[in-house]
Amino acid sequence: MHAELLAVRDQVHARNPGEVEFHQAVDEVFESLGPVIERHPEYVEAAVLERLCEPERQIIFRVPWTDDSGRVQINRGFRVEYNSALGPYKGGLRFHPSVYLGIVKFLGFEQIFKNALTGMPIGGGKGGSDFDPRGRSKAEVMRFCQSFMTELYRHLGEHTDVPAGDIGVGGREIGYLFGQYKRITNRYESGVLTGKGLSWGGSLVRPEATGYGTVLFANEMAKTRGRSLEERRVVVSGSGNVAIYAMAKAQQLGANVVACSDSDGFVVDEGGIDVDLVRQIKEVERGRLKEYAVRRGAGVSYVEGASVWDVNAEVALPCATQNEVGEAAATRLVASGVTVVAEGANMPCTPEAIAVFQSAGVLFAPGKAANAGGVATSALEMQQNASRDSWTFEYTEQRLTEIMVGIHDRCAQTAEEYGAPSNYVLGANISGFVKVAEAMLAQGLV
Ligand code: NDP
Ligand code: 2IT
Repeated sequence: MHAELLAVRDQVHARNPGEVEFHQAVDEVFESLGPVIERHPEYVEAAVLERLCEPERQIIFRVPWTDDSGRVQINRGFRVEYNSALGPYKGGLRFHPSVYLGIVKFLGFEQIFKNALTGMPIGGGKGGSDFDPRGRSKAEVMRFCQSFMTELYRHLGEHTDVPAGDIGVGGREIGYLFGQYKRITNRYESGVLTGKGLSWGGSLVRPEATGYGTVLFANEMAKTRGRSLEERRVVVSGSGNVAIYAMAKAQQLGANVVACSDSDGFVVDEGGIDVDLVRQIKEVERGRLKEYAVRRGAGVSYVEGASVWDVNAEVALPCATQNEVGEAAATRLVASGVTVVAEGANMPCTPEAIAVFQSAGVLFAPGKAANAGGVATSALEMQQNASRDSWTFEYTEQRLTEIMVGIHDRCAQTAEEYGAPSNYVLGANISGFVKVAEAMLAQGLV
């Protein structure tokens, strides 16, 4: 790593002890930036790197609520308003027991560059809670969301900070959060949250956008080698929002999607995953993926407690969570013939896994580029809200496709310009960073 970057990196690690995922996200971006700060000494002079790593504002709050048996529960809520150089803070909320400040900061840091890559006017932020929705009733989830928003509302606004969903937060939770925001503020401020329901300000294609976008990005990468996803064997991790619509789009493009997973295990269905059934079990019934094998019957296997990356794949789409693909899984995937890997999740591949893919010549797309379709479509939802309009599915999907092709081309061109063709990690980091850095320079020392 460049000496200037190394010094800032060491300072960031020392000032944020124990936040290992945040350190990992910073290191991964800094590894790419050496040639940029050689070209732009003004970024160093204006302390752009130090400022980028220090969130503009970090909010940590108590979330008290009562469970169905009348017991008081206390969770911790977070919102990290990371960087507003390009627009209002924008990024999802994650409800998962593993959430702590280090996770929210890694996600918020990634979000800055991802949002810059979309070309839309949105800054970076992220939030969430260590609340575990698993096994909770609808009424409990509603009371939790209402309590969470009762504190957070004062920091939000359509021009200030605009949350959306992430792990454990989907349309249902956004509904409860929006209802409470409206009640407290007495404002129908549609643009304060995205991922809303269609009849009350939501956008068509937003539910599908992250998964669709990831697959469109993977397909663009394949095209650079004269290939596509047609008839390719695809393995997906996760069975949530991103995974479901990644599988659906891969099938639309003619791929054979053979496996997906949840946090308990994975299913292999050589005849092609029945995505509607996965959606029914996981999204509608809020059940476990194990049930998929029971309902599909003979020929479908369910393996509990093991990694879906044991399944052979030509195209791998990690769509579950951070650090789910390590060096051993990457080595196995390469041996099984993988040639395309696109991250639907945020930081699912460890640095060691990425190194394995890159040295084997695998086309590898980092999450901040490949999964940017979700937040980009959130920005399209904000546009529709601002103009009190709603667009058709076809038009919105066309916009999403243009945005993903644009991100792909920008990353590829930047990688080429910096002498590292097909290195999408370098291309994404540099092109996202330069856009934010230029805006920060122009806006002075704030
Ligand atoms: P969901 O909550 O809808 O689904 C998450 C899926 O991942 C579930 O299948 C879940 O399994 C699995 N999973 C979650 N945590 C773990 C874990 N610790 N170990 C193993 N499996 C796990 O979330 P999303 O689909 O929205 O998010 C998935 C990823 O995509 C995240 O990294 C998120 O940050 C990223 N992302 C999401 C976007 C969006 O628009 N929603 C946009 C861009 C990125 P189980 O059902 O067992 O919990
Ligand atoms: O990681 C992400 O980009 C998201 N969870 C979506 C954020 C958004 O504001 O739509």
